[in-house]
Amino acid sequence: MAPQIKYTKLFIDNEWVDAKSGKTFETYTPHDGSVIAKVAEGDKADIDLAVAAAKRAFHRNSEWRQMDASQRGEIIRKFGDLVERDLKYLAELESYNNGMVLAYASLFIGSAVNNIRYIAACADKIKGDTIAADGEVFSYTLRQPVGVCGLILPWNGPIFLFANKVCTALAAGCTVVVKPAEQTPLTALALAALLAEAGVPKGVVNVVNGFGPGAGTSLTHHRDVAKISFTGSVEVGKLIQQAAGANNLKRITLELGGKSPLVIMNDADLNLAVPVAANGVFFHQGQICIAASRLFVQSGIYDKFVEAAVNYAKGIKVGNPADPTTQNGPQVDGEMMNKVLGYIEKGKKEGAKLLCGGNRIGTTGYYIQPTVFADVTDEMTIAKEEIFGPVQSILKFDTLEEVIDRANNINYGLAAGIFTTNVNNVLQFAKHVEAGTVWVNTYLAFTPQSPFGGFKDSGLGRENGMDGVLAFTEVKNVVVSLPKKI
Ligand code: TXE
Repeated sequence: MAPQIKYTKLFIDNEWVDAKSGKTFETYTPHDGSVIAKVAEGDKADIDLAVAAAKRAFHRNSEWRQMDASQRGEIIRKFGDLVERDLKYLAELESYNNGMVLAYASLFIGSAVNNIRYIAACADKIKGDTIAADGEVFSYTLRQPVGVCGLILPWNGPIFLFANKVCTALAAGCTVVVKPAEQTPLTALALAALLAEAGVPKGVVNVVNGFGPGAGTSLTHHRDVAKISFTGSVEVGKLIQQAAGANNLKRITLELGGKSPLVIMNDADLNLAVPVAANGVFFHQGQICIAASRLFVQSGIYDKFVEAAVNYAKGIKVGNPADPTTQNGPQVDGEMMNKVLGYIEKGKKEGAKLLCGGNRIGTTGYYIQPTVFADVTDEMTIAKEEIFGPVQSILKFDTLEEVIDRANNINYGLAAGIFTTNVNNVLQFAKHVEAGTVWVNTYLAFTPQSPFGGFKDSGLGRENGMDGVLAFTEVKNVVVSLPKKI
């Protein structure tokens, strides 16, 4: 049964309101492409209202700014409890609107709850320093919230990313305007209702659904927005960097795409490496920024590994994401499905060996067979560009030196992984690979405490952990003149 849709309006100043223009847009389920609901479509006028509400809520005398940091933490913790209380409903809604397999949606939201609890505990751990300054002065620093923040979300992990970005901003004491992705507008609204229930004062969190050009660009160009935190494509990340400097100098955190290398050495434990590598690229139909989309396998085990990888991929059960036995669901929409199918065609044309999958499944919904290409070479398009689909590309290598160079010979640098039992290989790879996260004998292993972000075109700044909270603060130095040195 389809989950109930409780909220479709904009959330501004803790009120549910229509878009000023009265416009709405349709949102769909990728399982069969049918319309779920019509959602208010925000634009510049609505962003202006939301930013004004967030600015009022950020005034130094506001309830939010006067609140103890520990109380902010309490509210965030309460929000985490409410997300846990409603986990089943939220997972159903996420799965319905996004196509995420229900079981994984539940896991994802469970991790979001862990993150929220960690972030809640950070709120009253933010601190400044006293400085051993020269002369007759007392010099200290304050860590202060940066101001009104625009949080622009993608569609691939709507609840997880909403919770993470909003809670880190709130822990730092900021107020926010969230612009969810147009493909997945619903769960952000459900979370906004839970934030209000948790006691977030009015204006502190505002949610304006809409499109990139329109709601998104109005936010990135707004003079009263001090920071943008964005997750999405490299292309839009670059536009945001430009927009951020157009009218004022916004701080930015960008979490963008990837083409992450996973290296399997001859001495790796294949019983572990084969399923982890498959999960690393097929999880959520490949729609994750850290997908292990360049799988480098050393020549001594190459044939054996490829055979096992193909067997694994053939065993993945694709189907309705609401079915508890399903492992892979649909791509988020027809556009993304066609983009992935286009990459598969390029792979075939450019000479990669297609060993399984390669086609759309059926004609309703946006399902693609788990696909494995072997004998992929570095110059092929499928080894260079982010596919964002269930496509495993296997490349052969001979030496560690060679594979480090090849892993780094790309503009992306989000994540990397290595399977080996040799500690020298681990240390060498971890030091020299250009990536924000390096996994050793594991992949997709996240904890709430660890920073996350990319090298090169994969992003700017770090999210998660205390680093993520501090990214929503400014450092202020206060220098007090003293009659004599103390
Ligand atoms: O991303 P966009 P799309 C990658 C992945 C995918 C590709 C395109 O390769 O195939 O990007 O996906 C808003 N100013 N990732 O088109 O366009 C938009 O409304 C301000 C990687 O969905 O970047 C949405 O809310 N905002 C990724 C958000 O940006 C703008 C996750 C993301 O949309 C805007 C998703 C503008 N000019 C896709 N244009 C990851 N890092 O996990 C769009 N938006």
